[in-house]
Amino acid sequence: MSSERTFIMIKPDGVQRTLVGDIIQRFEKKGLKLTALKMFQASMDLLRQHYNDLSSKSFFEDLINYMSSGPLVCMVWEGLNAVKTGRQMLGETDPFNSLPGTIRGDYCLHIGRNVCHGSDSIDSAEKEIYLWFKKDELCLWSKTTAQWLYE
Ligand code: DAT
Ligand code: MG
Repeated sequence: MSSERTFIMIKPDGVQRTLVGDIIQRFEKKGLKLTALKMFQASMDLLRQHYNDLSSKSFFEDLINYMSSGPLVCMVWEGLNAVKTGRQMLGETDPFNSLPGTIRGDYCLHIGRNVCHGSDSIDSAEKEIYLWFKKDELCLWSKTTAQWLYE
């Protein structure tokens, strides 16, 4: 059984548009294991660190303003191929290119309001998890249904 982890974060539009329950339910139903969860109003400094790779982009300041405009719901989900699975469940960066059945394909229209973040690699997932969570905020637990999710 894999212990790959990914960082998933519902953005302020997802919270305002009452999509929190649905998004969590999609990950739960998929079979991934929730190992951390918190609602959080992030500082601009933290968001600038999170999106550091995009700091030279023209949309960077708009992105930081949007992400700091309300609370976020931060999560860690664990399981087989968690990172790529999370990205598949999100869809593409631009909702227009996201298929129906994905989170961005089902719930949004504009690239600047795409409701949910997901780590894009195992390395960035580990960095993001420890940027947003303290070690003791991660729960180590065994899912009793693991034998029905993994051969
Ligand atoms: P993703 O969130 O799919 O990993 P990313 O890391 O390239 O995409 O960009 C982070 C966020 O920045 C993205 O979710 C929305 C915003 N963004 C990306 N490209 C953009 C663009 N061309 N115009 C406006 N916002 C953009
Ligand atoms: Mg990204």
